[in-house]
Amino acid sequence: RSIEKERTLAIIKPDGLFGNHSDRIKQVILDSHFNIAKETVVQLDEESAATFYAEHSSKSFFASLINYMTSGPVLVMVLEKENAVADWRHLIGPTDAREAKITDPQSIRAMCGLDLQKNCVHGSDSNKSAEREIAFFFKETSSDEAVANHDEL
Ligand code: DGI
Repeated sequence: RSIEKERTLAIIKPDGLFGNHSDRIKQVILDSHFNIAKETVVQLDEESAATFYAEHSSKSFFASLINYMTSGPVLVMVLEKENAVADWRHLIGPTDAREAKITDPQSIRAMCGLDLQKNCVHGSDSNKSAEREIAFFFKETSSDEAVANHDEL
């Protein structure tokens, strides 16, 4: 990968997969000139979901969030382009999908999300988070071949 490309982690959450929104979301991703470098479909268990969202462990909504994120499979992708972290956050829109429908109707969360919890997609909030989250789902090896995961549903 060329050095000026930045990477971010995108997740299509259970409501996104259940609602059959993946193809539309992937089209937006490709139309926005991201390269989908890696992808995999996983069913998170409680422990892995809690580790992924560890920064929210003290929040009142934590149990509900973990319950939701383990309610079905998720599609995890590494997206690459210049300014990938900020551009993907911009594309997905505000955390609350109800707010997104009013303030950012073109956003992915407005298009596919339902509310503050069922907001359809995840995006890393910084380069540091992106690297942690990518390492969480994809083992980095010297050969990208070895980690290419394409468990399409
Ligand atoms: O980075 P975001 O996903 O936009 O938002 P975040 O990091 O603040 O929160 C992570 C996820 O936790 C978010 O996508 C949905 C959920 N969440 C955040 N705030 C609330 C919440 N869920 C509930 N039920 N209530 C909240 O206040």
